[in-house]
Amino acid sequence: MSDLQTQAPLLPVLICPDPQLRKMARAVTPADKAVVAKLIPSMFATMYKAPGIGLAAPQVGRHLRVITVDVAPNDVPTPIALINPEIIGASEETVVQQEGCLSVPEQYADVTRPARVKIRYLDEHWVKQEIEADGLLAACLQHEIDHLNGVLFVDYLTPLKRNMLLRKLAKAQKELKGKR
Ligand code: K2U
Ligand code: ZN
Repeated sequence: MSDLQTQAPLLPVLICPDPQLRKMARAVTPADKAVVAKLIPSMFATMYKAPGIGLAAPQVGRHLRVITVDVAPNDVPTPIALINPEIIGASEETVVQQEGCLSVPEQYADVTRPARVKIRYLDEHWVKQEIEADGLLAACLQHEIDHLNGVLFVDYLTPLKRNMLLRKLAKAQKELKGKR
């Protein structure tokens, strides 16, 4: 396990329908450098522990535009931290991908999104980067950037499917609390 996956303190992940998940995250500024330098390793540690392939700062109660992803192509750990990510291009072509969310635990659903996206962001060294993604990385980046805007994958479902999924989640959370 690399440092990213072990050292930093874990952060509690907020669970839907926590209203903090619906708050818009604000852009990171140079004044946030120290906070972000500590937040990113904790987000990676929390993401790997879950395990997840992505995490957005609002999921751990920090309303800053920071996400971490590692879709581990061919199982090679590929951690990417993105500060102030922006989608600057998206294909007309769409694909359907089964998605889950650490804030909507144990619930999965098919979501349709653009197949390929181009993202502009600052990396953890604050260097401007651009990435072109397809496949699971494209879905994950769009899913995490949605979190920065208070959008959850359940918002793409029909009201019937969304309500069924959220009722199942509430029941599972109630049983979990009953067991504690
Ligand atoms: O909560 C999160 O944002 C992490 C998401 C990341 C994800 C984005 C798009 C498609 C799938 C997942 C997941 O909870 S990570 C766990 C996971 C991994 C692969 C497929 C489904 C769920
Ligand atoms: Zn999520």
